[in-house]
Amino acid sequence: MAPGSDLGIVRRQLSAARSITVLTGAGISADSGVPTFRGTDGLWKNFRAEDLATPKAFERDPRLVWEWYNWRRELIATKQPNPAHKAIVELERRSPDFWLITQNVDGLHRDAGSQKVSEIHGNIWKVRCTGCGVVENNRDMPIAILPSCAHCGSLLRPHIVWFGESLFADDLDCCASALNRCDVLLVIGTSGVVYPAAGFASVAKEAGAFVAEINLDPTPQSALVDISLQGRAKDLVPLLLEPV
Ligand code: BV8
Ligand code: ZN
Repeated sequence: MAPGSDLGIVRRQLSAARSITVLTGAGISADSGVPTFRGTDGLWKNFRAEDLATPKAFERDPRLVWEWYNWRRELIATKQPNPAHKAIVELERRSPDFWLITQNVDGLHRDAGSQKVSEIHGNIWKVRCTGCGVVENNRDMPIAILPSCAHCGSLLRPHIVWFGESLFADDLDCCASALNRCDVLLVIGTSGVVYPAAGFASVAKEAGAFVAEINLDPTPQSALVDISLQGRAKDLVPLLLEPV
């Protein structure tokens, strides 16, 4: 089917929907210049995210992990939300019931103005104390390595969910509720390989939602969704808001 008619179907589904949920991944920030994880630009000093974003890596070499996060913080600090982030803010404004689930830790959805959002993998601008557990915003650029807690002196870590760590319970509850009540789920810019987020499309589908995917390429979810729109998020997402 020509993309035009697929776009039209998704537009109509969105305009008729009482409840909309959006799930985003690194692909939505790619158009802001933030490297994706599994794309060609996803490496740092030949390390993969899976090598560094783990509790074991942090335990073994907290300096290396903090160096990586400092590199990403400095890179992300120069990036702005793009038209896809802004279109999602507009969708939130228009919808009687809306929730955004993002896997991204770059904070660009909040920068764009999204309020009803779960950052299920955490946020690169937050730190958590490994001793007393306090979570604080920290925009130091760079963060002094190794950073210590002002309250108890213990080592600070990024407030980010690493591989092998479970997601925050309240986020999981919020996601389950949003996925089970939505009439439409939009899945934007995710390769659909990291769980539990990779299972979210089928949760919504089983609950009866219309599911549309926006991605440059086909993904493991493409066979499951109702419509798969291929293209750049910054081009396609704003088109979904045009009048049906
Ligand atoms: C969990 C924070 C329960 C880090 C991230 C063995 C042991 C332990 C666990 C596991 C295991 N085997 C499997 C698991 C589960 C594991 C997992 O899924 N592993 C994968 C690799 C197989 N998951 C977990 O560990 C999760 N926790 O399961 O808890 C548990 C607990 C204990 C033991 C067992 C289970 C925690 C996962 C969270 C990991 N943290 N991020 C950091 O960022 O510093 S994940 C990381 O990947 C990012 O958050 C990222 O968002 C996420 C997903 O990647 P994507 O967003 O999809 O990005 P990607 O680059 O892959 O794809 C980009 C897409 O965009 C592509 O499709 C591309 O085509 C598209 N695109 C590009 N440009 C554009 C575009 N689309 C549109 N427009 C464009 N312009
Ligand atoms: Zn502390």
